[in-house]
Amino acid sequence: MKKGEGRRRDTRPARAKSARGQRVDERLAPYRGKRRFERTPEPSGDASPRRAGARPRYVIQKHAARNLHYDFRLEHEGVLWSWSVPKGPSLDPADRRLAVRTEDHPLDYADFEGVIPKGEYGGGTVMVWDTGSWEPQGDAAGMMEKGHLTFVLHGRKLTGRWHLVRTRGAGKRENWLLFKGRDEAASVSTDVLEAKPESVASGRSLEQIGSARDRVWHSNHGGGSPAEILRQLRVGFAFTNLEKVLYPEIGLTKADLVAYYALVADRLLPQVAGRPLTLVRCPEGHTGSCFFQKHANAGVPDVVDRIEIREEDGSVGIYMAIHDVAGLLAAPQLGALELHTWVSHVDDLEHPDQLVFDIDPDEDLPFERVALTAQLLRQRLGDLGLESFVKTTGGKGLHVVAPVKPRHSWDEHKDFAYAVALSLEREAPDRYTTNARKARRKGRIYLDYLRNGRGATAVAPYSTRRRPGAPVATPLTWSELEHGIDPKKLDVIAVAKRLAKLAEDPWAGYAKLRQSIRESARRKLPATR
Ligand SMILES: [Mn+2]
Repeated sequence: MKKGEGRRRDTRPARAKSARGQRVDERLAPYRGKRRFERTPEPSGDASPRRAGARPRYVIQKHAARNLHYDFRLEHEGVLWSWSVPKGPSLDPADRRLAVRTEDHPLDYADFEGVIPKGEYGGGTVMVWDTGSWEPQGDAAGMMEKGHLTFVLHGRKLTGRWHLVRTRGAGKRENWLLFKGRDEAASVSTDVLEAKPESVASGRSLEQIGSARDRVWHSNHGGGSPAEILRQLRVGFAFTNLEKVLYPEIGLTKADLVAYYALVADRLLPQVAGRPLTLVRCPEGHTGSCFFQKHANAGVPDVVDRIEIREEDGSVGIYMAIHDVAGLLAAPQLGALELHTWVSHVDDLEHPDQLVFDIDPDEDLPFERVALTAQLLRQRLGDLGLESFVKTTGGKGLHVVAPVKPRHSWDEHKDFAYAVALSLEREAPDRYTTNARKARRKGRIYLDYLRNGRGATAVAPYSTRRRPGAPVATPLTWSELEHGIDPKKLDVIAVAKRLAKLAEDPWAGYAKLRQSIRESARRKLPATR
């Protein structure tokens, strides 16, 4: 792609705008002109929210570009006035810090924390170093015109009265001086930059913000930003809104999520391909509203297969399934943060080929209890002639999964799963329950076997969850579980890193396993009716 080809300014569709909206667009033209939004995760400003009534925003972003500097921004009439402060702010009123005026930024830039790819404008790591609101001491536009802004900051790190004064002198750059007013918030002894170096948005250091991305995207690709990886993929549909932040607490964008799924596709697809698929879509990210989607509609790209399935009421529903990487990547394009699948395959829909047990603990139970339950269940299944596998769920639970030959009806399949769970409950009714209503009773673990019914789904291996930090439902080896693992730490970054490092697939052998639910096994279990 040639330089500048993707500039939003030229390619956005025309749309009705208010006079103010038009002014904002004009003021953002230099910002947009400098950036290529198909390559940088920075916001384009198209989606900048109106913030009627709210106090105007203040933000300082620490920016490790060619040189480390601090970008000082004040919200005014729909944009962020911006200055680049090479030495950063000082609490000492005698320190007058050079502040070079830069182009106005869109309002949603205030929440941007992440990595601008090398070679792009401002390439480097950006941290939200401080944020809050500001209060101009007078008419903001008038003071700006005169070249002397006096204001009070209500930030997490910076407070009290501050000044920005334009200096005389010609040249292309507009030079200002930023300095602290004399009040209780002033200090001659504290270096606030050294005392509080971390992000107010995520608590992370610059290195952590930078290396998080590096760890994901360079772990088994020879380099390249998410956008670069995406351009190499031929998927048969267009990716849109790649800069959309879906997990704001870690700055994870849609581009990042697409890249994550591209990275895990080899491991995920054998488990997911050909199974009816339900998506949990969160177009505004996990903090916004989400919905389940099991039927295909016009908005779902053609790379997603359409499967006709008889519904319980006798009608026919058009379900979704995927068979390749393109289909998989349609999911994050649709803002899907979770993939759930049936325990049967489209080749033989009415005969389930997978037993799934969801070990769902009471909130207060330690994870060790969950891990022990999974091991007990593995043993029980082993006694019944079934080898099984384990994965985290992205929450507090675990899934134990056993492949079976697709021989039995849905009723027989679910009944077997129930009988297995019931055998554990009978032995230790104070610890286990197979009853969803009793599940939350203190100290118990709910053995949820209902995923084994027709139309039910379980979260797919390597699927992300719609929870803070982008946790992943992660396949483990039994020995990893025995040696103690913290499922909370298995997020998109850790899992991408893990795959690059693992010598063997934790679920190696799954595909080759030929085992079925035998009549003799069923007879060893309690009666269910
Ligand atoms: Mn900067």
